[in-house]
Amino acid sequence: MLQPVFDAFAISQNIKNATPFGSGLINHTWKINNGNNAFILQQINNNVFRHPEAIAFNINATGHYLQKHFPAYLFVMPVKTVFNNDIFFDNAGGYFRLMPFIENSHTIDVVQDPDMAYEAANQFGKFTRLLSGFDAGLLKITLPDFHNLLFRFKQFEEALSQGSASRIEQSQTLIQAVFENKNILDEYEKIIANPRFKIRVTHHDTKISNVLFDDHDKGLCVIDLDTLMPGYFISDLGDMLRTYLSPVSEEEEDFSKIDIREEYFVAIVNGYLGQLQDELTDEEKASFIYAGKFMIYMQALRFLADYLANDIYYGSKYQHHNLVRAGNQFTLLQKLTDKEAVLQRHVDSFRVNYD
Ligand code: GN1
Ligand code: MG
Repeated sequence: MLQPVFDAFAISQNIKNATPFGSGLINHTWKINNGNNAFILQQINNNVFRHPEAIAFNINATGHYLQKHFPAYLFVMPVKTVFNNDIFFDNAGGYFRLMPFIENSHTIDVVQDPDMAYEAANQFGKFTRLLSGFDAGLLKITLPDFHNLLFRFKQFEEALSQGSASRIEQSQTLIQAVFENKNILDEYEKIIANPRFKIRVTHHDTKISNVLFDDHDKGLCVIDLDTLMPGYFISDLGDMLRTYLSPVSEEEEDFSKIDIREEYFVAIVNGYLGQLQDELTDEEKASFIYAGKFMIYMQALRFLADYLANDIYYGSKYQHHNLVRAGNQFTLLQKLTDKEAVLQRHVDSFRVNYD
């Protein structure tokens, strides 16, 4: 199936192997070995990303900006096809893109110690900082309304009125949790109406596996720029809080294992504010913990809405998979809220020390 793709990128010779790579839910990824060179090949999910050329545009625009202004920054530029395109379209397989594999780099799936959280937060913060002079309005929208919480709430309400009756019945407790936490939506409305929350170049997918690490587990750069779009810092910071603080992921079925690890929170504060203390406004800094609540709540809504709509977006590996994922996220939200006062002190003390 991949042969036409190899031909399009002129890497057919000596293909040693193409092995599935990474753990994303949306795109398919392979690592390709071709004699001396290694590549990362991705099949873009065209049901989700309707305009893959918009992704290519954004990568080129920001990539060229970074190469010009910060030549030392490692930015993974896509490999061109033999026709000088960034993306290859195959009738059978859809859209593909190829990136060089960065030697002596690796990705991590689970945040195993606070240093990793620090490195990742430092990399995402650095990315935002280096691109603060780039006009985010130039970026194309690759996924409309992706982190628009009003839209996600509306999607949930639609699922609630049109979704599977039996699933709605089974989800009563979580449906109630959606409404109990609606203040998160109210806060979001205030944020988008407030010009002190800047529209920035936003990655929108800051999970640890989207950071490249070197052999000493130092962060090298961020990858996976599919959802690079104009947005708010609460998206990037929030998804780090959502995915690095707990020792278990959104897949965990035993909710008693979900926890907020304070030392990981401190690592994120140091990594992220270490890069962005002069860039973020006071209003933005005051929403540090809110960012986590925002992303956790949105992910809970998305999993729950998908469950009610019979798993059309995320798919499921077992019967109540998306209900479990939603329950997991609501538990995480509760634990974060419970620890808010303690965590806020770490944000405040960073500011006292460095501001
Ligand atoms: C999806 O494909 P993946 O795993 O990188 C989703 C994210 C969710 C995540 C939850 C385009 O990301 O928004 O946070 O699943 N990406 C898209 O695991 O919907
Ligand atoms: Mg992704």
